[in-house]
Amino acid sequence: MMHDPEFIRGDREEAPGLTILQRGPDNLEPSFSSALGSSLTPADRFYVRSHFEVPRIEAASWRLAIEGEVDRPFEIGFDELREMPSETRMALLECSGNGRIYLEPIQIGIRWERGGVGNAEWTGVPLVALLERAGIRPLAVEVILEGADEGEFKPPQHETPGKIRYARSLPLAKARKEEVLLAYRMNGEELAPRHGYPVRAVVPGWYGMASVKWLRRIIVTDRPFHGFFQTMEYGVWERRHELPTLVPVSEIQVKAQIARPAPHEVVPKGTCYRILGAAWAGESDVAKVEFSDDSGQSWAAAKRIGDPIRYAWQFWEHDWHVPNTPGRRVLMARATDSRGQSQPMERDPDRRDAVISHVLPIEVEVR
Ligand SMILES: Nc1nc2c(c(=O)[nH]1)N[C@H]1C(S)=C(S)[C@@H](COP(=O)(O)O)O[C@H]1N2
Ligand SMILES: [Mo]
Repeated sequence: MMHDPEFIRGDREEAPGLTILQRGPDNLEPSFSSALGSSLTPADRFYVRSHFEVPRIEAASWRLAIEGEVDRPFEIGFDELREMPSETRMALLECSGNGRIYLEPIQIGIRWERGGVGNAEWTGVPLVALLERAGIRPLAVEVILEGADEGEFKPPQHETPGKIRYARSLPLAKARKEEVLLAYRMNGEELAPRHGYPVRAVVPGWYGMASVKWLRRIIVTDRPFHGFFQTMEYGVWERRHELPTLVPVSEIQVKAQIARPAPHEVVPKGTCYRILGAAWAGESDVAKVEFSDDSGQSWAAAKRIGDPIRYAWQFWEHDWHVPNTPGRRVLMARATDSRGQSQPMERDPDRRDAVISHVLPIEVEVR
């Protein structure tokens, strides 16, 4: 039997070095400028995006159910999951609202600057191993991942049927990919409560909303899921035959961000300044990073550092010859992936308040 977890209220975890965007549920953001200290983002410096209070779950009594369009539904406990063959792989998570403060007009929703992204090493069991054990039936098309967190979700513009749990679906094709993990370790340590303890999904190459924390149930379905968190939230307009349709946010779009200098930093005129940043590309690879110091009128190639790792970010650098004229400058970075997709210069309003991948202006002061 599945148990109902208690919820942590009041006893907040400390968040040194993270900006509190919201408390209860906690939404916490590191500065992106601090992100480039190491390729792996330490768990206590990793952004936190939660829609409900953190459910307090004991690993010993935790159960995960696999049900729906399967031949042999079953439940699995923590020890049994850990005995299954595991994999360790690096993957970046980016919240699809990362960069929201740059949107005009102002969007409601958590006000992320550019710190809603982090790169970690995850250890867990491939989701496909559990799906195969359950036996997927021929009519199956999607896999819903359900978290144990729940609550009333009533932003002013929506109505919901009372209490809901966090849940997201994956098309069967993605759910079966070897990279999708049911993770129980982050950077070699057990998951922190706010990052999904004891077990979370990690869906490399997809925006963070797909990586469901505090997993409690996996439901194989014979039809697409249209739940709250892939329509009202985390849904974007797609136009086919001139008919706008809400589709769930999915793959991460190619992006480069500048970590150094930080916005509004003072940069000494006439010097050579090392610009540092990171770039990532969803299910593709970063093929090119460019830098501009004139609001995007001209671009110079930046140098990528080290070998690329699929699903992880890659650092880049550029030696900037800072102009001799003092004043405000708008710096920009732009990445292109191996499929030839570049970051757009303009924001596409069909993306509502999500998937913010257009080129962002970073203002600095040359003095
Ligand atoms: N159960 C559950 N899973 C969840 C969420 C949530 O609120 N509840 N938030 C999602 C979103 S929108 C993001 S961006 C990532 C953030 O993961 P993190 O808090 O570990 O950084 O978790 C996803 N998984
Ligand atoms: Mo997110």
